[in-house]
Amino acid sequence: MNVTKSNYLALSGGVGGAKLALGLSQLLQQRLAIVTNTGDDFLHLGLKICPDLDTVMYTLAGISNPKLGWGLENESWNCMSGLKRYQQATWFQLGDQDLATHIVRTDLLNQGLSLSEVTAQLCANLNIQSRIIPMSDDPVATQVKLSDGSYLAFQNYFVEQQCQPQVCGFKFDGINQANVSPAFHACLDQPQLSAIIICPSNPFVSVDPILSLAGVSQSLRDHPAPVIAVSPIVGGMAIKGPTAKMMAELNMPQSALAIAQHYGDLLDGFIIDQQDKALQEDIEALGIEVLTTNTLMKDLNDKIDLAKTCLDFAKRWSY
Ligand code: FO1
Repeated sequence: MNVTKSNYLALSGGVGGAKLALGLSQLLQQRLAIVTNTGDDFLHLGLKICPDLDTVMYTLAGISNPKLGWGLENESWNCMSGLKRYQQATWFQLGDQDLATHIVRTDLLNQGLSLSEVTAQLCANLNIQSRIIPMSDDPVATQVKLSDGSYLAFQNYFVEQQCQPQVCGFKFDGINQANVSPAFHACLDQPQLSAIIICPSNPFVSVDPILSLAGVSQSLRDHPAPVIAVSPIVGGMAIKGPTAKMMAELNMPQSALAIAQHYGDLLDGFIIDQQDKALQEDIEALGIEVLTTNTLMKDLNDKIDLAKTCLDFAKRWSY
C-alpha cells in the first residue's frame, strides 16, 4: 500500500526564500519544516542576531516589514537614536520591536537553551504552524573573500558595505565543527518526506552553508524524496540581493542554467521562470527535470501558486 507521504522540507535563507516558505506554509502548515541558514548570524552590541531565522519567522507570522523584507512592520527606531548618543554602530538597523527578539533570544541562549529550542519557543509565541529549524545549533559564520585575499564578515559585506566589494569566494567559519541541528537531522531521516524544496535564495551565502554541513548533500542525494530547486535568477537578474552580482564576480554566467550547474547532481527538478524557457533543454541535458512557470512572487497568491506548482511538480517522482 502506498503510504501517504505527507511531510515536506524546505531549505531557505534571506528574503527570497522566505517568500516561497510563506506560500508553502499556507498550503502545508504543520506538514512543513523550513531549515534556515544561520551563516548570516552575528553578535552585535552583545546580542545574537539571526537574520534569516527572523526573516522567515516574521514572514510566516505575517508581521514582517513588507517594504524591507527584513525586520518588523510598523517599527520605531528610538533605541537606534539612543545608540547614536553614545557613538555606537548604527549601520545595522535594529528596530525597537525587533530588539525584543534579539534580547529574548540572547537571554535564552545564555540560560543554556539551544538555538533550535529558542527558535521553537519564539515561533510558539508567534503562533507559527510550520516548523522553523536552524540548520545547526553551532556557530557558523559566512565570510566573503575579497579580490585582495582578505575576508569580510557577511553582515559587514551585505549591510555595512552594501554588497559593494568584489567577491571571489566564500568560507563558512565553524562549518567543519558544526553539527546538523537535531530537528534537521530528523527531517533527513524521515522516509515519508514527499519533497525537499530549495527556495529561491542566494545559492552561495544562503543555501551553500546548509549544504556544506557534514553529510547534508549526501543525505539529499540518497533520500528517496525528490530535491527540487526554484531558480533565484530570472532573465539574468536576481529578484533581490547580490546573487547576480556575485555570479558575475565569480565569472559565472548570470543565468538559471548556471544555478542548475551550481547545484549539480543534487537536483531532481528545477523550476525556472517562463522568461528562461530557452534554457530548458540545456538544463534537462544535465539530467534535471525542468518546469517552466511564473516564479515572480508579487503577492500572497503568487507565493501560494508557486508553492502549489512545487508540490505538483514533486508528484512526478511519487511512486
Ligand atoms: N539588511 C540591510 O540591508 N540593512 C539593515 O540595516 C538590516 C538590519 C537587519 C536587522 C535585523 C535583521 O534580522 C535583518 C537585517 N537586515 C538588514 C537583513 C540582513 O542583513 C540579512 O542578512 C539579509 O536579509 C540577507 O539574508
